[in-house]
Amino acid sequence: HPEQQYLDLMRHVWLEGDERVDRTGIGTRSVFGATLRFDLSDGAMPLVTTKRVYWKTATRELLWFLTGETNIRPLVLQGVKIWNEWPHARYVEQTGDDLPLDDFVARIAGDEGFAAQWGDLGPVYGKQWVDWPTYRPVAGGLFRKGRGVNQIAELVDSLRMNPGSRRHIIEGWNVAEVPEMALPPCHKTYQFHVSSGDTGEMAKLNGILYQRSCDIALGLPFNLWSAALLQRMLAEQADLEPGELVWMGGDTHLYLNHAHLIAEQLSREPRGHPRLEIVRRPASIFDYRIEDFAVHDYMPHGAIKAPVAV
Ligand code: DHF
Ligand code: TMP
Repeated sequence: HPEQQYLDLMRHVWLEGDERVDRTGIGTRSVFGATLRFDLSDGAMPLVTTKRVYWKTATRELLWFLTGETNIRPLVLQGVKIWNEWPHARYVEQTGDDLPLDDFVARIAGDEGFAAQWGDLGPVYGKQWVDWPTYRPVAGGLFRKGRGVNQIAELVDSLRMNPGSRRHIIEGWNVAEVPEMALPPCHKTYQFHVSSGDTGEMAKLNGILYQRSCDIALGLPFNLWSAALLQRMLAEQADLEPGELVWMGGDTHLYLNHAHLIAEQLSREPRGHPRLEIVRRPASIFDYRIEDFAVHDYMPHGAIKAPVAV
């Protein structure tokens, strides 16, 4: 079962990983450099079944990236909580006001001005993906803001017009802007590749995700789903068949306070083969909506709660 790779990685890092103190102070066991491969043909998705993964939440996050948005308010208004801790931490740190997380989130939802001031994560994924800033020299050694680069739109064009290219890349790591981000991008580089396909067969879209830092228990199930989803959307928009997804991790770790999740999950067996159906083909990569996605044959084991390291 393809999910065995995920479970093997979890077991390997937990048993053999190097124990170290990390930025969050929780502590991790970590290996540097890991690879997973998934075949996305016939609708197959790397959706983890040994615990329930909220794929709609991950999908809403991906659609939010594609809007170029970096403020958590649109996520909060959809009930998506996964980014709340970071603006909250910044708020508490900068104001000294110990507002509980739930009250902070309620204010983000209810107060547009407050959200504008405190809900932004800085120039994270959404901004870099669709509006990477450019600067043009003007007279006197000064620079003016140019038109932002929409990497996603350019990628769809390049997949269609120049499939053989070795430059199908989406980059999140804007070196100059990393200091302004609440969290520097983890899933930082995507590369795509069009294989010619046998005669009579449609060409295939393959993808690599390079993730510099990976929380195996909480982040990775979301990251695998989202990478595969993005690849499916791109394939559909470029008239290609989904091929293989290769995931590569840099610092690939388990937090020490996830021991209960790890023990439980490693005692379970993968169940079935979930598939994604895209029920509508929108005119552009930017027009997908949550209703366009249907998952079949997903009968996961129960959810396993675990705290996220902030
Ligand atoms: N920090 C850390 N330490 N790990 C992360 O995975 C992480 N991910 C971020 C931002 N910062 C991070 C963005 N993505 C959850 C999943 C993905 C995610 C953030 C959080 C999470 O808590 N998942 C839980 C609850 C899901 C839900 O509330 O819908 C899970 O059980 O999957
Ligand atoms: P870092 O910036 O110190 O590496 O911390 C980021 C943490 O968040 C790290 O545990 C990896 C995790 N993470 C993921 O695994 N996937 C994600 O998509 C995001 C945003 C974070």
